[in-house]
Amino acid sequence: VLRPQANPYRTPVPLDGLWTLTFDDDPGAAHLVGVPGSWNEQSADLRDHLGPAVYETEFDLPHGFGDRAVRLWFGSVHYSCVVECNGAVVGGHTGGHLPFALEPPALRAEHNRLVVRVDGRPSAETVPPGNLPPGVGLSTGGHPSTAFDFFPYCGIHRPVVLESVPRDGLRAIAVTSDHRGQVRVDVDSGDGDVRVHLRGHGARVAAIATVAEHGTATLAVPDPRPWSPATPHLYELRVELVRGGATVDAYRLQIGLRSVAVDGDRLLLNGAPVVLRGFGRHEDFPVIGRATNDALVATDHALMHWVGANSYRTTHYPYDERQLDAADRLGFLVISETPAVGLFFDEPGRAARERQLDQQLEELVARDRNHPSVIMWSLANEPVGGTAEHAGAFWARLQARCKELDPTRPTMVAGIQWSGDEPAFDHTDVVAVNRYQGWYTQPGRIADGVANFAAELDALHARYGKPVLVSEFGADAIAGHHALPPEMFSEEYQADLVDAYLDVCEARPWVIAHHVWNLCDFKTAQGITRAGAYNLKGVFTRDRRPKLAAHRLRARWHGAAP
Ligand code: BDP
Repeated sequence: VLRPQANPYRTPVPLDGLWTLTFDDDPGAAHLVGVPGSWNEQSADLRDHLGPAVYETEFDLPHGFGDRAVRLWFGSVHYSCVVECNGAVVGGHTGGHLPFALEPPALRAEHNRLVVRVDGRPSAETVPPGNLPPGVGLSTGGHPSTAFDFFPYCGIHRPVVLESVPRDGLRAIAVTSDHRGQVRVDVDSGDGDVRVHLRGHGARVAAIATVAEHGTATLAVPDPRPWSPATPHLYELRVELVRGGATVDAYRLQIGLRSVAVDGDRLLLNGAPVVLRGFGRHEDFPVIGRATNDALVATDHALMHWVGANSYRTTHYPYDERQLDAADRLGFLVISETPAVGLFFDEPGRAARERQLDQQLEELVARDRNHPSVIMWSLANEPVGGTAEHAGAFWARLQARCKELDPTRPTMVAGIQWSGDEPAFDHTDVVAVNRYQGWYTQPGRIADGVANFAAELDALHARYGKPVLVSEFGADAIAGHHALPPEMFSEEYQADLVDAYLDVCEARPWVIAHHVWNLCDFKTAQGITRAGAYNLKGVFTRDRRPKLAAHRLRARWHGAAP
């Protein structure tokens, strides 16, 4: 699914705005809601409602759309939806956070009625899951019932675009490149020739390939300027589809020349060892919920720069592509994660969840593969349950599938805090761990917790012989709450714990990532461990004010090696 783009061959028209929302259990009550946005934040009556719900709007067909292919593109609808246009079902999609496009037949010039039926209720068959029977999988024990620690926001979370595109035009473009300047461009489209032009930093090269449904062009960039955090050089790649001597479609991408590899104990970027300093994050903000906007994307990347981070993981789902655009331009190293948080390998619903994750991985790789900032795939966060044999076989298969889709990037699965025995670690390229000693275990005792953490890291490294990625560690802190000596929930305790963990990580050259949990405080379900229905492990508050830990990180990370 090529993301909408305005150019001389393609015309995207946003359908964002105020839509009407009704719920199946109260069809008489219509709510006005902003799209994109989570409906849960937009009215007090809507907070805990997870659907089914019906969105409605109307649109006219813009000038010139009549004789071209028209598609409806959705950036993300959470969780599943069926789309109807003028009373007929056009299609649907299952799984949030990933885009899909549909082709509505027979549109009218005016007053086309668009209906999107959305169900956001998590179940044993959804990824991520929720509303599980007692004793099955993970449960936060909160309300609404989820198997993950963030609010289960629902709705049309990303832009909706009506787009006119050429018939039989470009369908998919996959770019593979390295820091030596080799570029391979795989194109799916209607038959014709593709011309590929690359330019930037003094270079100008082109190649032609014949396409019969699929074609491949290769380029060699002279005097290549590699993409890296210190020098996020981008090149413009333009793909043109030519038929009978005339250009019928075109698409433009910003690409980077860079290589990633795991070599022994180290992660290499462009052949040199690199350490990832940064955060787990959430797409979470007052009023818009799980939606985002350009200002928030820019702000969060500016905050990460301010503390001296060079990296983040898209915990716990694929982020809006504008986040990756920002990361490409600013030089952040991103681990792109599937929506598989709270995954468990017991019944009920196991086969349905496994199928769903297969689909999500495929859609994720197709969407994110052209971003130089994306350097690793995270297949899941903290899977649990089942037998070690079943889980091992599942990860072996998913790892193989991921390598088939993209052999150029390493993989990880974030292991859960209580267990060093993660069956995925035998298969993924690195060992990734979320650890909370000094918080959930050894509470109030940072020194004991950190000693325990260090011993565990050493044992994992000895056992697997792979680089270790510390994908989460942290402590809740109530902004403005202070304690001497430091106590849990004070800003001092959070800052001291983060510092102590970083001392352990930095002393071990095979620890390739130091990712603090979390960049910002975020909304959760209500429960006894989440005061105010917030996870307060942010080093910034939910409205982006720094806590003491943010200042400590800035002191520590600024000036560190790029
Ligand atoms: C980790 C989870 C993360 C939670 C965090 C916490 O991966 O989603 O928010 O714990 O408890 O285990 O703060």
